Amino acid sequence: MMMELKAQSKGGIVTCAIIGDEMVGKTSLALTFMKEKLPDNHVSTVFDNFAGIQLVAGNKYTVSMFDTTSQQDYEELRIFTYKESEVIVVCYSVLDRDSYSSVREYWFHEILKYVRGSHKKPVILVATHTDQRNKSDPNVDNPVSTSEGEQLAKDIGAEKFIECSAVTRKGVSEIFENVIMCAMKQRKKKPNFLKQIFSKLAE
Ligand SMILES: Nc1nc2c(ncn2[C@@H]2O[C@H](COP(=O)(O)OP(=O)(O)OP(=O)(O)O)[C@@H](O)[C@H]2O)c(=O)[nH]1
Ligand SMILES: [Mg+2]
Repeated sequence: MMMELKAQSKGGIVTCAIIGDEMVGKTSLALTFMKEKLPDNHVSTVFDNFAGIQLVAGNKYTVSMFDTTSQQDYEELRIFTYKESEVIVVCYSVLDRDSYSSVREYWFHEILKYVRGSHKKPVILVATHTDQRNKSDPNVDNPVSTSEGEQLAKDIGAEKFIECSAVTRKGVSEIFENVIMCAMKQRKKKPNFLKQIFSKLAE
């Protein structure tokens, strides 16, 4: 018991940004991770900050999540969240092909513009609404397949591709375990002193 407590006292805070098109399930992902109930009605987010707990290798981490809006008018707000985040979680819904295309055509470019370059940060690609993919619902026409998701992850250089559902909770812990592992890996790769000065000057 003592050993377990001691092991869990390590860890710390890891920060991530959750981005993607409107209605893909960004807020639901954060709420499910926090074991909160999903709201009955959809409320569009402008900006929120949540925190959830995740164990990795016996260490307890707090994951701080920036939940943002996809609206173009709020790019400034997203620039702030990109800067404050160690890992970027980019989401699309398997039910919404436009949200899948947006990752390549919009989000990837925004990430390249504000996140990559001198401060390369790990990206995790997440597919949401997978509980609805195999339903014979006439409204769900041609959902995005797993292999299409894997291909997109490769194309944008994502560290990891994970399919999830905020309803069944499938994949949700795995996403945040990977957020932590990517952040830890990135911290180990810290640039040397001169590089740090140059990147600060470039900000
Ligand atoms: N079946 C199912 N419904 C989901 C899932 N994730 C989200 N939803 C539903 O999809 C709708 C949109 O979810 P939100 O989490 O509000 O989406 P969002 O990306 O935060 O939306 P914005 O804040 O407007 O950008 C809500 O009605 C959710 O209940 C999922 O994995 N499965
Ligand atoms: Mg939201």
